[in-house]
Amino acid sequence: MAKAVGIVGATGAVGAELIQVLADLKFPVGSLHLFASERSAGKTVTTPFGIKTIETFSVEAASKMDIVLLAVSGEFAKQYAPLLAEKTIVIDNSSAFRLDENVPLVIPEINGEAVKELRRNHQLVANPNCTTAIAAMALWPLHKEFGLKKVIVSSYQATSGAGIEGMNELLEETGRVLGGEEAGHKVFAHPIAFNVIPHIDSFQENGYTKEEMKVTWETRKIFGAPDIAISCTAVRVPTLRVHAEAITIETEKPVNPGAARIVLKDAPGVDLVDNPEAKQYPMPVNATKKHNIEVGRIRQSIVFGDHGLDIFVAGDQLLKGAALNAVQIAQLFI
Ligand code: 2RA
Repeated sequence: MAKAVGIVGATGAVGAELIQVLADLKFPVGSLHLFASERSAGKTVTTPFGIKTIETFSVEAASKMDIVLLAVSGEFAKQYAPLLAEKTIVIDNSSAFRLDENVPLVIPEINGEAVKELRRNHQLVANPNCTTAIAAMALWPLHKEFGLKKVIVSSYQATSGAGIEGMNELLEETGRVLGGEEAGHKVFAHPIAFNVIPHIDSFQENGYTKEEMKVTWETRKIFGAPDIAISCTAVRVPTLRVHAEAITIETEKPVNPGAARIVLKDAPGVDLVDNPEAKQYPMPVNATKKHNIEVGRIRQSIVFGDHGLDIFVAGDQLLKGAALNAVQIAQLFI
């Protein structure tokens, strides 16, 4: 049955991708309502579902939808998601409820059945952090087969993680530097053009950033595996889209690259791109706008021997790391 779908935060980078993904996945959209702040209200947007006028968000209007996709700040979600979730299905892309024990944190290929636990007056589902989602897609098939004991992630995160403003900052700074001017910076803590910045989100008491801790906390919750030791170093790099991640794992059972390739080749949502001789490995330029995440550079770990691997993944932060996963969650309800 066709659904009334609302997107709140429709003018942002994730909002725009949500509209496109609804069309790409042939989601049964009966009507599409785009909500944003008063500042954007009245503007028109051309979408695969026709020309739409941005509406000012209100709980009353959004509650009339069958499904509401939130692409808003954590603060906004904290205030409004619970109210909406009493009336309709809400899929929240922010971090506000990801660790709430009453809210399922879902990657459909991994724990889609978690949405069955929803109560009628609490229909809120959280969408994971992008860095978590992209790593989890490659790690889950390996966890099922070999059992993960330890995971060490180093990320190479695109400027799209900070939205359209982040991408624009990279382009503008690059232009300024090439023109012989100072890079300057507004969105990131330092210039991002011709630089890498090992600082995403706020620093925590343990010295890790919140972005890094999200990988630890969220992966454990999604996998239902609180004992896996997971650490991350999250780094912003001067790319536009796609988060890449170098990941080292230690496993319970013996593992080798051939066995891992067999498991990953058939994993849903994963493309094995692992042919170094032909110079084929996961890269942002190839994973951009692609639904599946790429995994490759699979090696026996020098550190963990026959119980460990090194791998490299790349996934579109705006898609599997945000909009695609959210729409796939919505599909679980139809
Ligand atoms: C980032 N993970 O890349 C964030 C976006 N959710 O900044």
